[in-house]
Amino acid sequence: MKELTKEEFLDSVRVKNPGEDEFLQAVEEVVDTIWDFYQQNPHYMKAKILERMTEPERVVMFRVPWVDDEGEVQVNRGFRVEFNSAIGPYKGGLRFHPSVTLSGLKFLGFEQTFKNSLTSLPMGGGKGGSDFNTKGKSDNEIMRFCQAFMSELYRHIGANTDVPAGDIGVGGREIGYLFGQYKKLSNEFAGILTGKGLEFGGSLIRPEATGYGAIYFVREMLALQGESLAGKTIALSGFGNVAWGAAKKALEQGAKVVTISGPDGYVYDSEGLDEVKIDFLLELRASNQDVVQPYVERFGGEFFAGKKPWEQKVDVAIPCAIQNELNEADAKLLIDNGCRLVAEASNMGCTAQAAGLIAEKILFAPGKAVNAGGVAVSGLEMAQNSMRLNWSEEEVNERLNQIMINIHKTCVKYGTELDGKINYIKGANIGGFVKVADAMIAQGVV
Ligand code: 2IT
Repeated sequence: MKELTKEEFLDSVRVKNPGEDEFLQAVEEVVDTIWDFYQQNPHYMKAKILERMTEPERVVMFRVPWVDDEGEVQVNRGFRVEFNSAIGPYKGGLRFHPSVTLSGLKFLGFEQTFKNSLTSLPMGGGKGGSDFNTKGKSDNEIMRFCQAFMSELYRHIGANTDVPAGDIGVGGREIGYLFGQYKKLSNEFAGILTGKGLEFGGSLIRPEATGYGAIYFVREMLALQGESLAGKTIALSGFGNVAWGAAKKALEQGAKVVTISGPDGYVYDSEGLDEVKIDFLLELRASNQDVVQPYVERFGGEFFAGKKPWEQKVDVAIPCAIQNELNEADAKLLIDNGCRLVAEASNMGCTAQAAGLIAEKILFAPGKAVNAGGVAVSGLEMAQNSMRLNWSEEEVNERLNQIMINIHKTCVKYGTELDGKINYIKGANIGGFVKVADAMIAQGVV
């Protein structure tokens, strides 16, 4: 057997996935940081684990026709990328956003496999969604779209097969409509989605989990440096579920969140977000308008149209919106302004160049570690559904806290460099890889 070099391997992935820039970006980041480890463990190479892990087990792509409020027929595209089931049923969110493509979902499904492994819970990796734009849609349109989407998806999911959840554009309301349609079509009440309402099998803390988990992770990163979140200023991007949860927990830890952002621009609030302002984020999201400017009309602060929050002077930056939202120029600005830590709460929130620069100069942690709290509590929701029991808020929160502490430990275990610096990208990638790879080897060539 001829042994491939890293570049030869990456070239083979590039040739197989032409034009899939986001997917290739995610694969390159992983391969770059685990290649030495891969070579030092030839049994992985011999079993062609990376060749297998970069190929989804299955991709489902389907037409989603529906009728809008004007009576016009609309056609969207639906997807479910079932990436890897070595350690559990496929698990990962559904994204409804006009930017959704197969490449984007393949990047997210690939990342999800590592992330889910890091949580230590038995979940494989998957991702799905649609190019459906929720902006400006009525509640009825959202319901009809969700029903049309599930009319095909229901054939492919199941409590022990594939368990989707929310992501950008898919929150509690959408999960409710999706669940209702699944139940109607299958005549089965089952834990086939997570992020459900509390009345029908949802878990306490699931809405907060991604943001809470991100702050727990940042707390661990700082603690290792002998520091805490108290008194730190934080720039967040986004105004959805992740930013909301992160703001709540950051406030509780004594930090000051000074920015949020949307497609229209960003808000700088020198006073910091308080509980009332944080709750307002939920109203902004429910309005389906995809703007943050109304924040300054209500609470004051400054609005910067078309700009990103990374130009502000802060101690910590946490991108919470979408992939590649923080580029090299943004990274330079943050570092020049004295920022000390960047943690991705969005999946691949930084471009490869930005992540490289930040990791070299200050502390950086990647999305698959930082934002794993969301899917971790989804895993806890699945556990509760299987037991037909509900845990208390304290119980779920403490499990989440422990999971984030353990993910941080895993990153330190696999990511500590010879000079003592922690390479969180490498730590998360190797830490996520090992369990999946060992399970794949144990299960044979399937
Ligand atoms: O990116 C993510 O980890 C999610 N959107 C959550 C996935 C899940 O299954 O809870």
